[in-house]
Amino acid sequence: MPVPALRPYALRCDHRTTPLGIDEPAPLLSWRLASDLRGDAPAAYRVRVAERPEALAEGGRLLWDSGRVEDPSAIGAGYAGPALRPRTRYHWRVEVWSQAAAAGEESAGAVSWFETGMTVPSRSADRGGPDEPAWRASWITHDPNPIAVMDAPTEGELALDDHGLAPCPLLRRAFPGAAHPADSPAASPLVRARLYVSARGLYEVRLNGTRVGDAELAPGWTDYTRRVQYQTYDVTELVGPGENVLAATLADGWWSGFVGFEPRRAGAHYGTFPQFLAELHLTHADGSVRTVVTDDTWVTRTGAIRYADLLRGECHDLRQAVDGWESPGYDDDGWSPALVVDADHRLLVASVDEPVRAMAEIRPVSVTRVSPGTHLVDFGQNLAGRIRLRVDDLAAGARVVVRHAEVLDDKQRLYTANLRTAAATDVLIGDGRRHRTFEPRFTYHGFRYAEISGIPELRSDAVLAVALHSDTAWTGSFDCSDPDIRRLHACVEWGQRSNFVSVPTDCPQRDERLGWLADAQVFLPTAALNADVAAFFTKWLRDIDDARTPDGGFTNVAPRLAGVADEGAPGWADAGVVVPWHLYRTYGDPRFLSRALDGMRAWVALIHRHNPDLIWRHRVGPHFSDWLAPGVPTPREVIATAYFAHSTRLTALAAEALGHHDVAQEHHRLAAAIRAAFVARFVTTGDADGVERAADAGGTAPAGRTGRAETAEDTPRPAGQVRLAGDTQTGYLVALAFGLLPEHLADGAARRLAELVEAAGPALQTGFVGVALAAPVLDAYGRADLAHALLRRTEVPSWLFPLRHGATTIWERWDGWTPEGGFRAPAMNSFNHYALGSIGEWLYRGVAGVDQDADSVAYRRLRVRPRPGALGHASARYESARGTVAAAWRREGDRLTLRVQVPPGATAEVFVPTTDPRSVRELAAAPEEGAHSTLIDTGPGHARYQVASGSYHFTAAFSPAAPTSAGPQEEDTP
Ligand code: RAM
Repeated sequence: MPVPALRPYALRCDHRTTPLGIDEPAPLLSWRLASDLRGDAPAAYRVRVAERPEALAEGGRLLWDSGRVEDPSAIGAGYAGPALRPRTRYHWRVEVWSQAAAAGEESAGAVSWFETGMTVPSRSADRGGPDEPAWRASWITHDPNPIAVMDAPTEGELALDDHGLAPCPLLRRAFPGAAHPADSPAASPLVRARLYVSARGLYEVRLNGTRVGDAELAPGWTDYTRRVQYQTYDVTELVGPGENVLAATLADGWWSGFVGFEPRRAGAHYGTFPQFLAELHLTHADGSVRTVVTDDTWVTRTGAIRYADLLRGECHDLRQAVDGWESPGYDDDGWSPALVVDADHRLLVASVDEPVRAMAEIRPVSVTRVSPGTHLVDFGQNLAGRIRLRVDDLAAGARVVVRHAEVLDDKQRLYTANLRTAAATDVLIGDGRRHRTFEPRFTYHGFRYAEISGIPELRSDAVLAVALHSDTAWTGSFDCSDPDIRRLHACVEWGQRSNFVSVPTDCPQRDERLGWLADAQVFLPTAALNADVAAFFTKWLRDIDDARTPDGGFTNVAPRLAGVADEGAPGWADAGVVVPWHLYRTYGDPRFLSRALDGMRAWVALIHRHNPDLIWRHRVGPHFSDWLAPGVPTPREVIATAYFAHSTRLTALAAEALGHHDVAQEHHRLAAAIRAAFVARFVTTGDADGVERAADAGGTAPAGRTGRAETAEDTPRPAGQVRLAGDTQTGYLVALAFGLLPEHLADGAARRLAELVEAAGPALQTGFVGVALAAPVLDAYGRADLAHALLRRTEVPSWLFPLRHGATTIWERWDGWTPEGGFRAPAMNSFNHYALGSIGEWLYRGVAGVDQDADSVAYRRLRVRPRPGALGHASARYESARGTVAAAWRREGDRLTLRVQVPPGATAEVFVPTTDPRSVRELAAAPEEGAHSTLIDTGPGHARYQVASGSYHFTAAFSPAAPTSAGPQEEDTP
């Protein structure tokens, strides 16, 4: 039987590959599609779920069978079988039929599994069923009071140790493991062991001395007063015969350590000392289950880690290390009984994203001795993480101190003023033994440089940097002929790696590291191309939801932090609407919208209540304006009202997508009224006679990130002057990007935007709000040439200026450092903030041409419109929710080739860039393939094709001298 061309791959459950320990009663089972045939598309799918993998075969005992579902758009199905049981592995198989195959003929399938966690809350449909067996474990801790007193800073510790942080508690419990057949031949063998574990604080667990899992900073950051995540580990292989030992080390982390800016004493935000919760379930072949749970039979003491704090750093005193405590055979006589805190499990939830992991190891590019015993290490890359250091000889009581910084000052010393109160210092105190490895376990720093003192000769192979971040599978790659732009893309990627640490943070280095909503909102489109961030943002949307205020406001940071509870800044709080909408468009999972819709509606209603005349001038919180924009500030009401209109429209679209038509209508009407108010209030037109008039609102141009290019380019409109209050770049950008202007004003506004950009350099005068919109809007209104000019600019403000001065990540400010002015005020000058890196989106969508239509969901209708500018080649590849999307173009002499890949079931509109539209050809390998691509029309600079799924190869004349090219052809430089 021939192998079917169409096949599902990359099976995921709730956006994760084989997740262990989910508590979603109706998880989404999804897949991507691949095929070698052009025009291939799915016709139908069938999903089967069973407890035993063999049962997935035809005729097996299934738990759920979707049956054959005719749905050519499907790339997933929500589980709709009987209620899932807790702590159970489920196997599933998806079958996909191609439209090409005759009905009922062969299909291709793939299998995967998921496993439920400690509990699975019932779906509303199942209510009234038996109660879930609940957690039996108690929260336990080391008695916190004696620690602080008893373990006051040891002799010789740093002066900064007046922080009051306590040593990390150690907790252990011995238990009998799998009965050894030799001891007890009758005993039923152990078939599986699962550990369900959480901390209020951070935990690291070992079973018989072996580390359980590879999660870092677990259980991750949430508002612990609302939700505490637990993780599930398969520890079957770690359980041995005879005595076994579960051992946990705890640290303060976000729960009771220093968090946020101007951090107060530990305990100011959530809790005061770390606590631990664990259940080990040992299942035997005969079905019997034994459990080991945290309770007062555990014992505790402190050990080598004298303190561990996210901002301060970590101190290991090896003299206080407790050898062998994590393994069987250790005598824990003299340890104290653990203290039971409570048995409240109501806030426990299974984590829905992949944890932070050690994702890369980076060797130094240089190690320089700066004074006797002190070395400066340059890792060549700014990152978030920590160092791993081999120390061969350290006398008892001698100290190694590691300080971190992102940049050096003009004397080539660490520049730490911008870390504010984050000491970011790790300390190792020796015990006289040789060959030790030091790596902090419960902290991370933002750094490129480390100054290591206390080691006379530091060899470069004795130290490396370990980059930590939430494990989001990398889905995108971008390449082009300009090495500067390639490096810019790498900086953007590193900004993402360094700041996706359990939550999307603003920065990884100073005393802040908060989940600022605008930063994440403007960067999301870039982030979601670089990586599969569906699960990561599923978790953060819960943080946003948890943080909502009783009056319906979204906060400006999430998770909410006591003392940092500001709500409602325009563009910040609006992320509560913008983020779920973008996630839905990217991944096609309607739950992003259904979970968010109430919050979206409440937010729009709140602004409306405060601003009944539809101009958002009465604040519900602070206003950060176009944060860190150089030049003339954009009027606050313009930004705020634009976001009010935008959020209202997206709420309407969300309601529409969910089938709530009344809600959609109501919000569409409100959005139209806000747009009209915006135009009436902020837009004036001046005609040739010089008379200024208030503009007439008319019908509105489409929201302009991708929708406008053809008409703008093809039919220039001789409109009069259009002016927006404030006359700033960001004003025009929000108005055009959010579709606030009627057609007859939009072109004039776009022209004015271009004038302002040109007059400034060409350069941007935008901050966090405007920056992400600039290249897409200029492009959409026919000025891709200006977007390219911005990209290539090397003076302040520009993306390449920092690169020319050694940046390896995106800076918080355009001018964080300049040759003339040196460092900007240290109070706010991060060198690793991703917001200005939101240009990354246009590298994929504009430069390379990987994009989807404005109203396409999950890449069903692609739009490939590369913007070559003066580049020689560019390409991007993206693992979309539907399958691989790719575009690669290259200029050779006076020809351009464009290769495009469209996943099965999708179609694409392809604009082949050319200086002679009649020259464009699509090179089908076989005559029947040609049927899948159709020339629709030609316009200045392009020929437009409609293609079905598959791979395509276009060629076109592209002469450097012709007007569509923006300058001399760029060559690769070695
Ligand atoms: C800064 C943060 C963040 C920004 C807010 C308004 O402190 O770093 O990037 O969103 O302020």
